[in-house]
Amino acid sequence: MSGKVTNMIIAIANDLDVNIKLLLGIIIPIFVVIITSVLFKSGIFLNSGFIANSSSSTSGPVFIVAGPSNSGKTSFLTRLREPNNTKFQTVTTQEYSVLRNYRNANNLTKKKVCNIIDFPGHIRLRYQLLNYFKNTLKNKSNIRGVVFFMDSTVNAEQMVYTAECLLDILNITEKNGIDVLVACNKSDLFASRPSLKIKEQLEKNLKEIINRKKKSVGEKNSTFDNTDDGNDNNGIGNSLEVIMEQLGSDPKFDRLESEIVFKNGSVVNKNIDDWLEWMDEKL
Ligand SMILES: Nc1nc2c(ncn2[C@@H]2O[C@H](COP(=O)(O)OP(=O)(O)OP(=O)(O)O)[C@@H](O)[C@H]2O)c(=O)[nH]1
Ligand SMILES: [Mg+2]
Repeated sequence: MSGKVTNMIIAIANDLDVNIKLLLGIIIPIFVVIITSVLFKSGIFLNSGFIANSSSSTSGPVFIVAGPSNSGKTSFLTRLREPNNTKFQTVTTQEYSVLRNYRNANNLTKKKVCNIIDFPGHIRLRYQLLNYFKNTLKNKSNIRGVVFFMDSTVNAEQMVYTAECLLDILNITEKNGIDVLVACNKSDLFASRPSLKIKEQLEKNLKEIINRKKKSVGEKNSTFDNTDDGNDNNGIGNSLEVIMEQLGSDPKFDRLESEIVFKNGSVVNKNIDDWLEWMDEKL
């Protein structure tokens, strides 16, 4: 008798087990689909740098904010987000972040909005920018310009590093017809140099860099080298030959087909109008 009861209980339990498995098999996929679509709509993947392909996620015009670490990129976005903010981030950015639907309040004629993406400047994190370019330039790009941030007070050694970073960016922008603004930040500081002098100095540095790179045949020549596979897909390969050729043996920015302009400014002093004006022109 007790054996029969036990068998009955086991049979019911098995039945229940099958039904629960069936139910879970239906519910779990539906749940996953709902959660994923909610996360995509909220842009959480993009904001966290989870997805580098923002051509679909970031609809509308895009400006890239790039350049060496500590130049003031994140401070610039903070200034745009909160115009009256007086404290600026001093932590190295780890993942890129997007300022969505930004509208320049000073621009009364154009009412267009844009998305501004702040990429980390640290060399080990620079692959994020490369991946972004790779993914967005595959399709019709909505990148309206690159704002290359640099610290206008840097010493000679840091200036060489800045020139190397700029060369890597120009290697991509020039092939893809993207204009560049070099935002010479921190003009509030005593040691700040005028943009014209910076431009001349960078050209001198580029001359040395290009000569050095030409000599080291076979070496990987881009600071983007930690992820790139060397293929020049979408004009984003490691080869700097074309850009070096275009700049010439005595490099001059004015030889480039895409626009490259230099403008001083200061995020701290709210002296950013020239940069915003340039961005407005590109919208
Ligand atoms: N004096 C002065 N300091 C500034 C200015 N803009 C930014 N800074 C300071 O520069 C430092 C670096 O600023 P961030 O905005 O974090 O630099 P970043 O370019 O985002 O650096 P990464 O995230 O490492 O790429 C901070 O201490 C800022 O307060 C400026 O216009 N003038
Ligand atoms: Mg930053």
